[in-house]
Amino acid sequence: KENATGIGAQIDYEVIGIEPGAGLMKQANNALKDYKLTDWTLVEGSSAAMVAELKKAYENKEPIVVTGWSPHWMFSSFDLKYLDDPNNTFGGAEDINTIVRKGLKEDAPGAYTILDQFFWKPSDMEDVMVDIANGVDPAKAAEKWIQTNPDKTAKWTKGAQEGNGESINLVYVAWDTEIASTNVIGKVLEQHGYNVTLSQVEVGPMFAGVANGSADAMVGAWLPSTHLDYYNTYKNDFIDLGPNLTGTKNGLVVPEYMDIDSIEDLK
Ligand code: PBE
Repeated sequence: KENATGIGAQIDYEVIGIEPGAGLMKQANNALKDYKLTDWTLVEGSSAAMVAELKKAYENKEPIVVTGWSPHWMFSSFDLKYLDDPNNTFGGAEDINTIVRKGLKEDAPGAYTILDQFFWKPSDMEDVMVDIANGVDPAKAAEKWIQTNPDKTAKWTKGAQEGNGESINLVYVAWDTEIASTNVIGKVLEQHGYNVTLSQVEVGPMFAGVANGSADAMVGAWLPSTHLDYYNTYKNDFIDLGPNLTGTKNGLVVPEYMDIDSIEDLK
């Protein structure tokens, strides 16, 4: 094992984080406490900036520790590993749920049915994420996925009434996972007669928007742990339609070439 002071000193005892409101950031802060990494700081930034830092370090074979999650295209672009988390600070595999505003079922029954039936696999989501990471416009990447997976989308739209141009406002945060899912379900709704708007917001306003009815739906609620606080704050004011994907993961991620395996090795 590389001695841990070695790694910390080489990277200024910094874990490269993402948007401050992300559940992953809260978990990463807890990890610094749980593993007594008192010298370390979690750097706030954005998902895009985190990936840029990772890419730069990776190309130079330099050490780096980032907050990461799956599904994510970065695991197919770079050889990476999650650091073991023996304290389970990051929790286990989670679901991503679809949440809609009260009254949507009455106002736009077809959209409600489609959102309710929306369900795909991590590998499906990754296909879309990889295209977007390669520079394809998110809306185009969504269209392409829909065209190549008619059997899957047919299950989502089964029995759904066509829309009559009703507006559907989907809120999402600019996490790579949610950019992919929101664009795909948005396109499917559009193809079924709805006038869809995608609104990029922060995580708090995403939950608040669906709860107060200013937004119609979101497809990026990570549960039971990542978004638990947000979920509990608003749960009486929205309708949880359950998972649209199962089997996510959160944690600290490093390049494969680093000679550490566990969060404990950062000490
Ligand atoms: N994430 C991706 C989000 C949920 C989706 C893991 C960065 C978060 O931590 O809140």
